[in-house]
Amino acid sequence: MGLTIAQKIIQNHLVSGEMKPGCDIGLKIDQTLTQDATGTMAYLEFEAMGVPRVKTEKSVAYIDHNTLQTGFENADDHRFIQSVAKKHGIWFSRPGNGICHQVHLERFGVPGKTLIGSDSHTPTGGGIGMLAMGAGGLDVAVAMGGGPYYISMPKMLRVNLTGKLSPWVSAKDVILKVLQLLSVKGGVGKIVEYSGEGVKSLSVPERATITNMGAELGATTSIFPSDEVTRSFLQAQGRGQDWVELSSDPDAVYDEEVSIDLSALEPLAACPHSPDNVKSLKEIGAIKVDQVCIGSCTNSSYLDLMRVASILKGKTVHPDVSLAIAPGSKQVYNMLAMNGALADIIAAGARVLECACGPCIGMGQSPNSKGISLRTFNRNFEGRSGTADGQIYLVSPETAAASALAGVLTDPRTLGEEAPIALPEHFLINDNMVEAPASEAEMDSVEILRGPNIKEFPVTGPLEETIAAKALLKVGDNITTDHIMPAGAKILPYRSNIPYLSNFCFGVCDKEFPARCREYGPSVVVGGQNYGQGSSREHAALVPLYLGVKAVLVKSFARIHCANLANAGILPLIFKNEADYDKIDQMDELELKNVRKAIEDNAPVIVSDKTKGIEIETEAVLSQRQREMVLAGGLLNYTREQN
Ligand code: MIC
Ligand code: SF4
Repeated sequence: MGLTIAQKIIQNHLVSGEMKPGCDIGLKIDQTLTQDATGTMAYLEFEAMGVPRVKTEKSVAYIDHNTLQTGFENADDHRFIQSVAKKHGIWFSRPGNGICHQVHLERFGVPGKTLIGSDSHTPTGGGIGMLAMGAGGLDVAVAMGGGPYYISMPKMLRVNLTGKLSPWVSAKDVILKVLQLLSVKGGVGKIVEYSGEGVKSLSVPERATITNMGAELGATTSIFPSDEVTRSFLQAQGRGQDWVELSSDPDAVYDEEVSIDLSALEPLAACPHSPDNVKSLKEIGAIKVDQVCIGSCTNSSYLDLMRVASILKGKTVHPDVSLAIAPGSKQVYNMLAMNGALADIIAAGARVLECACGPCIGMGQSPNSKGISLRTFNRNFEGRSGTADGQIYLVSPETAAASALAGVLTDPRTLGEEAPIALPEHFLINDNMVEAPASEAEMDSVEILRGPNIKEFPVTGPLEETIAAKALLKVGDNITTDHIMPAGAKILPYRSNIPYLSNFCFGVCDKEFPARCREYGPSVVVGGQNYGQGSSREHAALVPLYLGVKAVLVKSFARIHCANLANAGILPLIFKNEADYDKIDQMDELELKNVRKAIEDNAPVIVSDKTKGIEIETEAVLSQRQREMVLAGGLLNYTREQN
């Protein structure tokens, strides 16, 4: 039987397990990436493992999230990461060099290799045929130490692309269409593979926009073939030697298939407050726009910004609109500066921001209250922009630029003829903001710079036999990691300071939760479907751990968050019978008896609700290895035990 592209890469990297959907598999990891908001924790964990030098082919530490420096905290974190990178064999991309996923695609990604990154949009690398996955910081630390990365073998979902995009319709509209068809849960437990005639007409940056936002489908990752288009891209990046061809076998078998006719697509937008709340611009109508933000790891490539510049050229941004533009990398920014496109952007009245995540992670540019903001980003969860009642629409760069000029949501197809824009034959290559690690001879003399913002992280002990805990919080469906551990300029600088962060845990849902944890001690969080969707931040597990959360009992979990809970040593439980969710109330007294034994035997975990006098059957969402891990008190204790 033939293999899909992803199955071929998995086969080449398989360390343990069987390639059958649902089986736990261990993969050898060739490359890792971190960003600063999750990186401080990942490197503290790496240090705790006691491995002197990374064992991967390439590990890169990026600074792109917390680049606003309104106090010493972020700058201290940057120095800490810089010194750890230098000492332990990791490449370091300085603040200003760009967003991790964009830079990694340009300068480091290699088709056919495996990559895990402590950021949920790591699948961007699928645009050049990498098997690239988002993971928790601890998983990345283990991979840097040479350990495998474990996932449950995904199913294969084929997206068959036919036709060719019409003028003014872009790659963003393709992935918005996929989200409309499949929803934010549609990719769970699956790898999305793009194939068909339509693939050839898409450039690498366009493919990367599509695989980037596959994260919003909940997919394990998304991947494109590595073909002539990929080869030209790598050659233009001066990395032709990194190219290998990758395609699926003609008789490859997919578990599911959808088809999209690119020629039939029209401009779309994801409406507040979910990336799958997708409508056509026609359906939404000409709403008045307050702000437009262009950038993020989804849409800040050279191609994207050249299209934006050509729309803005010779025009003026509408007086009621604030237009902010952040190029994805120094390479993009520098090229726009050299070819004059930056001048067109500035002349039109845009506010140019540094090459970083910026507004996407709430680091500045929060819209006015009730403000309507069009963004080329990938997430529009409530409150993420920093303005609680902000109304965020996710759109293509073309729609964003056209609307910034008109002051209302505007279909770019009304702009007339589209100027053809091609990728350059040679990108501008200047890696002077990437620092190489110290040589083996010098590494011992590198001193780690640990500012006062770098605090210890919580580690739990072995799982107890009986857990008595109160249901200190009950929440509904689709709780995101932004709900559990919010981002934003006020809190993000404390990503290396769990005690401080704990004051904001679930702040969006219930401000009193941290205080209740301090008052009552051990607790269980109860939730609905798709709990923990969104980001890879393990802070959404470490902070609850610090506050005494012993188990999270929900209807279903998002993949990375579920793994992060297990890594931290918190029990991820699901209801055997979803209707039992309604029987537990917040503040109920719970008891989990013989829980060690249940985990050892892979038996149901019985939660007795003392307040209601009932017993509820639950199941731990853990692989064999994760069961051992939870018994040992999380991945760090487990890894130490193994060594
Ligand atoms: C995000 O987009 O939410 C982030 C910030 O990039 C996160 C990582 C983080 O919380 O640091 C992600 O997507 O994993
Ligand atoms: Fe940065 Fe936004 Fe991309 Fe996350 S989604 S990596 S915050 S640009």
